[in-house]
Amino acid sequence: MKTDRSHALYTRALELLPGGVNSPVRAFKSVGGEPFFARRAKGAWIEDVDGNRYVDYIGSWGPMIAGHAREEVLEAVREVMADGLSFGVPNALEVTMAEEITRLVPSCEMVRMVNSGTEATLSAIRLARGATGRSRIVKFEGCYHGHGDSFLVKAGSGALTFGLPNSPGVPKALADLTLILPYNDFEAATRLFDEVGKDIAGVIVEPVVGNANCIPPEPGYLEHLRALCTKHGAVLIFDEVMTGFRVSLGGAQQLYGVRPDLSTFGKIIGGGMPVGAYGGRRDLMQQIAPAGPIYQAGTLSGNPVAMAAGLATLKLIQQPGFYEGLSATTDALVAGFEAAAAEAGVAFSTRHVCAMFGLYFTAERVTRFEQAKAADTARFNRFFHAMLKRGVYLAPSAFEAGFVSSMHGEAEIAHTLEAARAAFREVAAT
Ligand code: KE4
Repeated sequence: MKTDRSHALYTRALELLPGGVNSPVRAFKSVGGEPFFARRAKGAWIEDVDGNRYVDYIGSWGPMIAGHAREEVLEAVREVMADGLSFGVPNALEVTMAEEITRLVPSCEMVRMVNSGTEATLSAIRLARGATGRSRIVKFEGCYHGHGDSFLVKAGSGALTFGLPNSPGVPKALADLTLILPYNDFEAATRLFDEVGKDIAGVIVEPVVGNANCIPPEPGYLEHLRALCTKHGAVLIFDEVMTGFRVSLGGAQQLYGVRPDLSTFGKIIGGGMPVGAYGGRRDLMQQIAPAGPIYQAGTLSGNPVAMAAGLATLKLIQQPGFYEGLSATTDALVAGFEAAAAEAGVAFSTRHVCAMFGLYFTAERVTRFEQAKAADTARFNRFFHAMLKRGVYLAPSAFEAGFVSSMHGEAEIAHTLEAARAAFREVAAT
């Protein structure tokens, strides 16, 4: 596979960007080798600067749920940008976006646009602390909520990939205010709340974990967290930056029927442009400046170009049968992976929820982070490269989820599973 143009770019990038990238997980550090540099992408495919093409199961880490470079999104952006890229003055599209999010996610009575998932989650935590007057927050080991200081404690995603779940630079005094629970462990959550429930400002959870590979909630678990937060007066925050508009039109809270007090979003609502949002109960959101005293701000928040890309994407995902199609495609994909692994005699399992999935080199059905950590990541890394050289781009880490778009059709799935049959045989032989 020709890689000299990516290699030349990476060599230059290493001199100028930490690790040669603008976000750690892109660097292939855990899977080894050098990252490829993208040239273009269209539908379910991405092409690198050396002309290699891959079926893309990252989709910019979630935003491209309707596929790359959809004409409907590009046209919406072209039309809006002709009138100016950003005003720093309210514009009508911000209101339209707020109407769409509050309509599609009824728990969000009000919403505030920001520019990334990180901004959304750190703002939601500040709101929970400000509204309750309490300082402690609860997160779950392996979950990732962006790089806000309070979250870089036993964090997932890139922090986990590099074995840096607790980042230097986070003051101990602050990290000590972040309490960690094991995901899907009912008793541990009850015990913690019995001990310190009155000190807990908020619980932030990925309602389907997508940053420690893919771990869905066990039946009743989200309801259990809801009941504990209600009983102890803590704010329940669903971090739906990844699951929002991905696992169903109304996100995980619609799929599982559990109503959080606050929700955070990103990715899909930007359609590929930098966007995040947080929203929830009116009595909470009204405490955000300038309506209330809790401060949060952003120069580019709600800019018309990002709103146009997001709104065009939200329109595409509301087409009839959109999620049924995603589910059917992902069901076929993971079943095909499991059949190919079995054929090659490789211990393997999958988890998935609608259009997000996880691949595990273990025969176990993974419900706990400990199991994800115990899976054979070395074998995953070899599988990653065996698939990449056959034109399939999976998440470059055993601790990430994969993403299916509406543009992944029969041809893409067939291509992927043909590569998987060969890749599992290759992995089995090593
Ligand atoms: P951003 O700040 O990267 O927009 O969002 C942070 C975030 C918050 N919450 C959840 C549940 C998330 O998954 C994320 C970001 N996801 C990662 C992928 N695991 C983004 C990829 C990256 O870091 O480059």
